[in-house]
Amino acid sequence: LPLFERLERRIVDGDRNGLDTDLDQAMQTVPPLQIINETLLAGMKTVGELFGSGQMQLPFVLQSAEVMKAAVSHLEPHMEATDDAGKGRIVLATVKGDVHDIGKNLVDIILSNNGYEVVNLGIKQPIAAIVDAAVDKKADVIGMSGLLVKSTVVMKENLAELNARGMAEQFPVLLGGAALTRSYVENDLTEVYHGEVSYARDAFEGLRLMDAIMT
Ligand code: B1M
Repeated sequence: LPLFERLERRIVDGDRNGLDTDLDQAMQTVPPLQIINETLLAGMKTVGELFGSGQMQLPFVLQSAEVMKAAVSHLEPHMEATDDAGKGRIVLATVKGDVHDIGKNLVDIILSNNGYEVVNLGIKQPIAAIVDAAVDKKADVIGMSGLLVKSTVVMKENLAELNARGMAEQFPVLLGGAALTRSYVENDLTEVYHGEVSYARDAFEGLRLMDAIMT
């Protein structure tokens, strides 16, 4: 297979052999972020479709996710980073009950490389832990990621909890993840939250929204 098709295939097949060599070769012509966006994420999309239609079993999905993570780690040191730092601080977490973290970690990378300090709490984070970290680290923004449909409900509960704690005005919230839709966030969740809540379709929109919130 040609290089980029082969790379996409490696994600679908969960095949790490020769991954780094292929990535190094790809970086000679295409910047690392573009490799992620156009090639590797296309592979993850196929994995999601195969799993969703019952053609791929969970252990293989996990294997693909691991190859995806390895690829992103290999590319990350080669990404362009801006010199400006201290643009703001975000506490970032995957919500309670949800283990998906590839997207959240991409958001971390994009924001960190563009002048933000990211406090990445990891996966399955209850709102109490998110709030504690946000207060403790004096975060400017709270970011929540979730890929399961049930995570959209958890996010709604989390916003209600921030209201109840009187923290909504202090913390603008950025939300993302495959199960969310713009209309759910912009219609349902803005109704719930007493502060600012925004939806990011991808990590780049997350960056644009952070820039907008911080100015
Ligand atoms: Co899961 N899984 N999974 N899974 N998995 C989905 C989400 C699913 C849609 C697959 C499917 O059925 N087609 C489905 C959810 C269905 C639903 O809820 N209705 C699903 C399921 C069912 C499950 C399990 C329940 C399966 C089971 O156990 N029977 C289980 C859940 C466990 C749990 O969470 N409690 C499970 C487990 C797993 C693995 C562990 C095997 C693995 C995750 C590994 C990991 O993350 N470390 C996995 C994977 C890999 C997927 C799919 C195939 C790929 C997800 C991914 O990494 N995409 C996924 C299919 C899909 O999403 N369509 C699926 C690439 C990633 C870059 O995209 O995270 O969307 P994404 O991030 C994007 C944007 O959304 C945005 O930026 C990123 C791109 O720039 N973004 C943000 C994300 N967060 C943001 C936050 C922001 C801003 C932007 O600001 C704060």
